[in-house]
Order: sequence, then C-alpha cells, then structure tokens
Amino acid sequence: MKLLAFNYLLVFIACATNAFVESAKDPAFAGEKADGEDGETCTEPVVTPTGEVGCSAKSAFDPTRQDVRSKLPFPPKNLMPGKPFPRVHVKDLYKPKNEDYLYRRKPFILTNAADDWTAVKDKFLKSGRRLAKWFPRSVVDFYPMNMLQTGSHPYLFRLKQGLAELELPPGQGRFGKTELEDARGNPGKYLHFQLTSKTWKKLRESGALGKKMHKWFRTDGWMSKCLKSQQLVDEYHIKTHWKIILIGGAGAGMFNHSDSLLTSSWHTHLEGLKWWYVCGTSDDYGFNCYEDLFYPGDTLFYPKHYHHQTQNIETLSMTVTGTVANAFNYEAIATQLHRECAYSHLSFDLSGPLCDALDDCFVLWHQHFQRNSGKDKKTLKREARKRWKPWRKLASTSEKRKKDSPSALGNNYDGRNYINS
Ligand SMILES: O=C(O)CCC(=O)C(=O)O
Ligand SMILES: [Fe+2]
Repeated sequence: MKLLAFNYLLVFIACATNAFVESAKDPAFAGEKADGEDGETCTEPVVTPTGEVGCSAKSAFDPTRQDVRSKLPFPPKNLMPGKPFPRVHVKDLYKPKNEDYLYRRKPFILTNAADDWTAVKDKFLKSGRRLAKWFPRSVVDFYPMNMLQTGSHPYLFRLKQGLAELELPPGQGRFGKTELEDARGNPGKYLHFQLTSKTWKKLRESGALGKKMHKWFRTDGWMSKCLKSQQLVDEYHIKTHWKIILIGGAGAGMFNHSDSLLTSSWHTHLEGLKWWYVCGTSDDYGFNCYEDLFYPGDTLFYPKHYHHQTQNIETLSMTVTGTVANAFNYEAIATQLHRECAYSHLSFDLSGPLCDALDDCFVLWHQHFQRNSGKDKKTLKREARKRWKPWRKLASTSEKRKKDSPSALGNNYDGRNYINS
C-alpha cells in the first residue's frame, strides 16, 4: 500500500455516513443525475460513494459483466457497480485521442505494455520465490489478518519467512486461529515488499520487467538530480512507498482508501487475478467509479485523489506498482512533502538531509513541469522557493533536532522495530 490519507469504508450500508468529501463538493459531480432518478424500481439499495443510500446505479450495471464480481472470495454486497475502465493498447498511447492517458490525467488500463516482461509471460518471479532467493533477508510488511478492514497492521518479516507464511492457508500459519478471527470474516494474507534502488535495479536487469521497460513507466529521472546520494534515494523510496511488489493469497485485498501523498500510480499485474474498484473525479468526466478484473500484463493507472480498493482472487497473485510525480500532481506532492518536512503532519519520519534535498526537488519539479509557461528558470525558482519555503525556516527547533538526529536516517525495516523470524 501507498501511505493512506483517509480510512474510508464505503462498502456497507451500515457505513453510510462516511463520504468522499472532496468529490461530493465537486461541481461536476453535483450536476450528475442522482441514482434512482430515472424511475426504476429499487430492488437492491446501495451506498453511493458520497455515502447516500439510494437505488443502485442500474445504468452502470452491465449484465455482460456479472463475472467482474462473481469470482471474488468476499463479494462486496452493497457497492455500486463500476464501469469498465477505458483500455488503451500501448501502441495507441501516442495517438492524439489518448493524450489524457499518455499524460496520466485519467484512470485507465494500459494493455500489452508488459508483453515482454518475463515476470508476466514466464512467471519468472515464481510468485515471489525468486525474490525470496535474491533478497531472503529483506524486511517486508506482512499482513496475516488481511487488509480488507481498516485498522489492519503489518508484522515485519524477512522476505523468505514472510513468503513461507503467506503460502500457508489462513489459520495454519504462525498466528494460528487469530489469522481467521482477526480478519473479521475475510481471511487472506498480504505481503508488501518495499523496493529500493538495489531491488529495482535487479528486477530491471533480470528482464523481469522487460528488456527496456516502456518509457511511460520510466518517470524517476528527476531523482538523481536532487536526491544526490543513493542513501537519500533509498530513504525516499522506503518512506514514501514509492515502488512496491505486492503478493497476496486468495481473498487478500485492501480496504477503500486514497494515497496520502496525493500521488498517482501505475500497477502492473504480474500473476494471478485481481479485482480493482476505483472512484474519483476528473475535470471533464465528473465523478466515476470503475471496476475490473486484472489479468497478468494489465496495467492500471489512477491519478491523485482517486479512492481504490482491491481483492485478490487467485493464489498467489502478484503486482508491481510505481509512483509518479508529473505536471498534474507535483504541486500536491510537493505541498504534502513540504508539510511533512516542516511539521511532520503525515509521520513519514523523513530525515533533515532528505528534507534539505527535497527543497531542491520542489524547485526542479516546478522548473521542469512549468517549462512551457514562458517563464525563465530563475523566475520559476523564485516562485517555487516562495511557495515551498525552505523547511528549516518553518520547522520548530525540536522538529529540526528530531530530523537531524542520526536515528532519523533509519527506517521501519532496518531492525529498529521487531522483526519476526
Ligand atoms: O494492490 C493493492 O491491493 C492496493 C495497493 C495500493 O492501494 C497502493 O499501492 O496504493
Ligand atoms: Fe493505495
């Protein structure tokens, strides 16, 4: 999971009071026809993503798509049906009509971009076993009681042991009956492996992600320009969950949430079958919910603010995800990181040296993404510095002391927290 902003749960009528606050305020959404307004008889009430109880959005229900939920181990009973995502073949990505997808303004499925990834075509990563061979001692977040409910928390495991636990059916692992009881009716195990520059390099060099991953996926060129040491790059990766491999057993999935850094991300499905449900607002689309089953080789993309929930269908299922900073979201990400540096509002535990470097990244992003604005680099630098003032000018003395202490360079996976073995 990327770090979460809000733990919304919209699945059940009992939770009808929660809301997609931002979306509900959106004028584009307000203009849409309300569910049930078309005079249909309401046979099955549903909770809309704004938290209201209404007639099901029958118009979105497509009888040819019944299979979308029929295979789910835990079908969400009262969730409004979503539409199929727009699908774009990688060969068509540069066609003018697909500009919104090329520039990542709207959610969609990119198809055939991973055709030459051995992780897809040959199951090269062997449901994680090859990763466990390469990086047996890497520390991973393991969720033995699933993540379908809010409040689930990870246990730290070495990859090799975590994977062995994942391969045991719920109830038969080291947490015994708790694996069933604490999953509150939805047992399933999930393992999240946070990637660093070393693990990413290995994946790329092995051909698992293709000979030369398509340009659309390669968006981290900015990192070496402002995060000038590998240590900073890795701290950034680990603390923001920038790239992750997720391996889940049947029924493993994640509750509805949006990502707290206001980032956008792509998710390429490598093995197994996985259900995604994604809702949010795009400027000219208004508010929409999408859902689909993802097969190996399918890549999902969603922009910032989109809420999402998942469920894995097959044992074992594997996805790789990467985060993107682009013209469409960089201001939001910079603002989140900047607040984190000055006030720790997200508790990412970033270090002082990383925050110093991020001050420069904000300038770099602004100069890069506004390069066609007609303004020169100096003006853009001045604008960025004014908007995202150096964090040290805003942070309290104790905040700076905390961020400059040697322990701030550490992270959750370096042994400072208990690791199960
Ligand atoms: O793949 C999943 O189950 C959810 C992942 C997710 O929410 C994320 O990476 O932000
Ligand atoms: Fe997420």
